[in-house]
Amino acid sequence: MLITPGKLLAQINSPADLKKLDQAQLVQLSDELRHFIIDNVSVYGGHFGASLGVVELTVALHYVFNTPYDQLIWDVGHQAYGHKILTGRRDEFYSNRVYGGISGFPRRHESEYDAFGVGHSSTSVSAALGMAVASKYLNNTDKQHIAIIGDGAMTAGIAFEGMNHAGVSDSNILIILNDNCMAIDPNVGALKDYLTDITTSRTYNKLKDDVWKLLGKLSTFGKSAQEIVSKVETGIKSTLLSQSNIFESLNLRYFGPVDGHDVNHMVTVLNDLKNIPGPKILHCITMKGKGYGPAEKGNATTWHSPGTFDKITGEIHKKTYDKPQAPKYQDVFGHSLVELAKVNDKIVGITPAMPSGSSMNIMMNEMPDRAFDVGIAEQHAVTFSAGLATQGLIPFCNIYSSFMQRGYDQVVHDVCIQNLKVNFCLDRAGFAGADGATHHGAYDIAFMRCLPNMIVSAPMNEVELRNLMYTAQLPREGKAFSIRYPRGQGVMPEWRKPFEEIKIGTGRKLKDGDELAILTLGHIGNYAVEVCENLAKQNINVAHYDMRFAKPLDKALLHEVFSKYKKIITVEDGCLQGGFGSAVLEFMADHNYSSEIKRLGIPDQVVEHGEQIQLQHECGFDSEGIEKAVVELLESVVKNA
Ligand SMILES: Cc1ncc(C[n+]2csc(CCOP(=O)(O)OP(=O)(O)O)c2C)c(N)n1
Repeated sequence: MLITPGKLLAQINSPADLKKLDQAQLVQLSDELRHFIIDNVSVYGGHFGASLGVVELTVALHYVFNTPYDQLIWDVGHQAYGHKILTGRRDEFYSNRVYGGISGFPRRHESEYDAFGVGHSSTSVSAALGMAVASKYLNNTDKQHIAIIGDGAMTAGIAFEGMNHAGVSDSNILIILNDNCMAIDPNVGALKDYLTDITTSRTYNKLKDDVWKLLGKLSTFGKSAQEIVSKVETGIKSTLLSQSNIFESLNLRYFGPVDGHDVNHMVTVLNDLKNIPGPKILHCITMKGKGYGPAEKGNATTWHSPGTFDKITGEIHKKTYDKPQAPKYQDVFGHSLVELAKVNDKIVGITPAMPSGSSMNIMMNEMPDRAFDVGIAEQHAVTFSAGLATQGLIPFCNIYSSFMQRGYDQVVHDVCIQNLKVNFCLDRAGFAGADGATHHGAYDIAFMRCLPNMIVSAPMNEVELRNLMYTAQLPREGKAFSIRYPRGQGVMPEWRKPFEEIKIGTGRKLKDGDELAILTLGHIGNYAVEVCENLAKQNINVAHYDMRFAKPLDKALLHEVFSKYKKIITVEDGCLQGGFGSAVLEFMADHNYSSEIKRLGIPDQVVEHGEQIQLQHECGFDSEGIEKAVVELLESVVKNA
């Protein structure tokens, strides 16, 4: 169903059309854009609050800057819906995040207006700076480079690394700090307090007024604008000498704070800043969910990505599940951690800015002194956990599989080389679904498996997850422990069983077979159960082993498998290169077995967005794909016989 845009928005097929509007029409256009986003997301789902918060900023940016020549880099990119709609994707917007449709994040291959692909946070400053330095080198001195970064994303180390470099770069970069005091959950840390201080400080507000009074005149001053700016700056600097500004200290000219919802003021400000060379930062104050009552009044975390909802009443539609009673893996993690922590006082929990997404909030609520939200700071989360482990605590560091990529050196250098006992719970392992390529947890089995002192495991169901967590907190000689599980539901309504230890490096034989064995790792094993049941009805007996560990492998079980079966299929919701199937191949080679092996998993390519099941189907490891592989392999037995 196509949502009808408002009268002005209907005329905008590119920023060139936007520039034809009178500035006086921008308020109405912003209103129409906001309603178009509300209308679409309420019906089709997606991120919500963040895009509503930057509607005016988006309109002003495309009105003032010469995109796509000028480069807009949206940090994370979940707030770029307005940008997509104004840059030629209005009529496709209904397909946002849907299989085969447009991506929920800016992607370079999708549009020339998407200057840089995003999804993971805090990359915008570095990317914009790279572009700015390149433009300077190429003599494109008029080219503008604008990073739009949230206060949450600003907490990450890489954002500071970028600003630290920008401050000495003398290049044409504008950082727009979109400050709404929220990440997905409330933003945390000292920077947040600092930003609030700047926003509310009387000295700053007075200065801001003086600066803007002067800057407001800049447009009319033409060439002498830069002189005025330097006078204003000298004024600011002398007044601020006793009160340092973190951005000014990094050599970035700081402007603001300004009201990011006043589109006309934003146009004036951006026009003025366009004439000021060098690295600079504009601090905008916005509100997540702006302009939609239930989101403004309600819980901003809920409205970050609410799913579909009734736009009139604001009632969020309940998701329908295949197995209504089975819990989400993340909730099993959250509740089990608290159960374990009640008995073992050494257990602590760590999340980098995903308390709700990982369900670490359950522990944060029940045991606030033992669970830490460290901000969008995966590297810090890992090394912080390593520090906790050195003192004998038992950290459960919960990081989405794809975000773990950012903390990899810390896993190698701080955890594995020192053989520290950190437990990593990797949520969203395997296909993430609608968030797409940047969010798929495709690589963790491979990148964890190659590290010394690392145990790599994946539960097939909720009870297995609990038991792996239980095992991970028992005393052991060194080694980090990674437990990966997917987004969404498990399979067991009755999941709260008493904990049982799982011997590390042991799998389970679920079913014997005649000629062929399926070896699975993790939740994906439930598809193999279905396949085996289906085939049994046709008198085809296939064996199934849930291997549980990609490292250490259950060697005894593998010897059994290779001695008995000449046809083997491995299945994993992870990359084929270097993953679980590769581990089985290595075992075969190392022990001189010679079975025929077919590996199913994520191929060596970028897989886009869609429902998890659609993507698994595309890659041939849903039930249908597994069954097809079994039949083909069995047929090849007949052919060879
Ligand atoms: C490296 C990384 N870690 C975590 C996330 C998950 N995440 C997506 S949006 C977001 C909050 C971003 O907050 P902010 O930058 O303030 O933007 P806002 O949503 O408030 O507009 C987080 C933590 C991510 N995208 N990337």
